[in-house]
Amino acid sequence: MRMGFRWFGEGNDTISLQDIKQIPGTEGIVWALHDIPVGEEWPMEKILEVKEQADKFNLNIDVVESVNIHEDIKLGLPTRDRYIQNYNTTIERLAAVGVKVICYNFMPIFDWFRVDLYKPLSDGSTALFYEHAKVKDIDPFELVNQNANNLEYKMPGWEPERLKDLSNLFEAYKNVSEEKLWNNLAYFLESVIPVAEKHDIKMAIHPDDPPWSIFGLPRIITNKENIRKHLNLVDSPYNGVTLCSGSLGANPSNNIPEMIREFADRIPFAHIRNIKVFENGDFVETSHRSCDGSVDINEIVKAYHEVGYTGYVRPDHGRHIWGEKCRPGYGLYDRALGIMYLWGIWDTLERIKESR
Ligand code: DNO
Repeated sequence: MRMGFRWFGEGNDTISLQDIKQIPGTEGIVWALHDIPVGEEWPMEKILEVKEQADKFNLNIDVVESVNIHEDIKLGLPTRDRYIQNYNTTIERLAAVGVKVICYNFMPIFDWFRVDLYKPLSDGSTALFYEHAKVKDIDPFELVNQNANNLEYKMPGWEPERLKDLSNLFEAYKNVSEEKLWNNLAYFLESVIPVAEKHDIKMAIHPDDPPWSIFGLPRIITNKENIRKHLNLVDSPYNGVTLCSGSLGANPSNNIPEMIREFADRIPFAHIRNIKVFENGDFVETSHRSCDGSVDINEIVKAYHEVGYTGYVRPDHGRHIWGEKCRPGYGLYDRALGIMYLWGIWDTLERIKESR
């Protein structure tokens, strides 16, 4: 596995490239141009700026997360073609600087969803928390105000400018069933996968987080059957998945090692993180250690090792520990600890393999 670390860019992250470079076994940044509005082409000068910054630390920029999808594409509006064209231009430009994987998601309106970004844990740290009952009752508008507008750092997927049109978006999605969303996804893939193929960039869809419908909005990348369906929409090695253990793991019936074995050659990128799922369906993000959560990280790394995984990996969210002030879920310390846990398992498996 090739380890990367998500970085939000110069002046937009509490963590420096120097910090990232010092995390053992970390080869690259997982990055994006967060200030380019969704749907617009990414300017080459800005792409090159990130490349230069990363080059100074000898970190690769192979994985982009995310080139987000304009809502008109997900809604299947006639205006989608212009945005798909822009998307293809961005793919071409990213390929020109050596990018290998683009992560994206196809979740209507909201990206990942939590109710509390600083839930206190018993060890005195805080972490992202999803409360089932509250999501049923809560007014999404209120939550957006609370979560997205009052933070020092914008959260990925929760950019206030993206969500300002919330009521119109909810209205527009009234006409979009799951089936329609699948059709809109297929339309998008049929256009971008040939471009990705030509430029040798793998497209990797991120599962829905949490993997079920919220606020009556359709969500489709939720389980093994649906991931299989996605991969078959355009059956190309360039149409892949970002297998995120934490997103899929929120539904205990998702067997992630099984998915790794089935989809091995269609997982160009993996997010590996742990969550603790409670009986009532609530979940909280925990350390990466298997015994701290409900997702068996050992078994997951074992499955990747078994299939001879050579794709990209990153730890995902971490808790906020040691008094760190950071973007929610994206501190340095807990994610760096996560990386060391992943390598600990991997290196041990390698030793065992060598000694056989
Ligand atoms: C959350 C992330 C997601 C992810 C997107 C991919 O922290 O895992 O925001 O980047 O869903 O497009």
